[in-house]
Amino acid sequence: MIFGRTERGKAPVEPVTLKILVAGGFGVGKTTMVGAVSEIKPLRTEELLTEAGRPVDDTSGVEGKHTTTVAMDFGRITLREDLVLYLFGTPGQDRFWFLWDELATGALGAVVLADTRRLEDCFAAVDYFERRSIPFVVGVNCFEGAARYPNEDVRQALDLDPGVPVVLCDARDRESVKEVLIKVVQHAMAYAADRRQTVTT
Ligand SMILES: Nc1nc2c(ncn2[C@@H]2O[C@H](COP(=O)(O)OP(=O)(O)OP(=O)(O)O)[C@@H](O)[C@H]2O)c(=O)[nH]1
Ligand SMILES: [Mg+2]
Repeated sequence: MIFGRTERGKAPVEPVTLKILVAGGFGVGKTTMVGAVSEIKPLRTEELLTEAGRPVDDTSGVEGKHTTTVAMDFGRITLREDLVLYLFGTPGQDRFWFLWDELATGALGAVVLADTRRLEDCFAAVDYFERRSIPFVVGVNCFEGAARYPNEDVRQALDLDPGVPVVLCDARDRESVKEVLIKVVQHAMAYAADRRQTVTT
């Protein structure tokens, strides 16, 4: 049996595992994004949004939203036989900032999800990764009803460095999210190679 022979002859592949963060403002679609691609049942830490939180939890644009992440989302995706990503979605609300350093430890790169109706909500995430030199891409989550802007306009509004990729995506769509994740890995690899070169020259 040909299949059996080739399978037996093959050395088992030990995949490289990489940690990627999915960050961005409140209700921008982080939990949705991790859930859309994860091949394991994603771990979620959702709690109901309460009446008491109404003055601080601005759900404009995502009126159908009833829960919020209070610690993290966790998921896994095998991009290639030898490349597995562990995805960590951050909580979106400011009062959970203290968890970010824990989540960011050992991260290779990040996705900053943005909603063009509330672009300012992702300033803090952009700032966080810039300060810590963690490479990131900006994923513009295209909600229905939100105006589409050229990537260059988003780049300018967020004052991004020229090398930071901006990609349009749909956080609910597995293929779309996979593209964003591939972009993060490519960007992080290029970023690491650049830094190595700077150190050795
Ligand atoms: N139309 C549309 N709705 C989306 C999209 N992504 C997420 N949603 C909806 O938007 C709401 C917010 O999504 P979540 O994934 O919970 O957002 P989050 O960023 O994890 O929110 P927090 O953890 O509370 O910060 C949910 O009701 C989703 O169904 C999208 O691409 N298009
Ligand atoms: Mg969430």
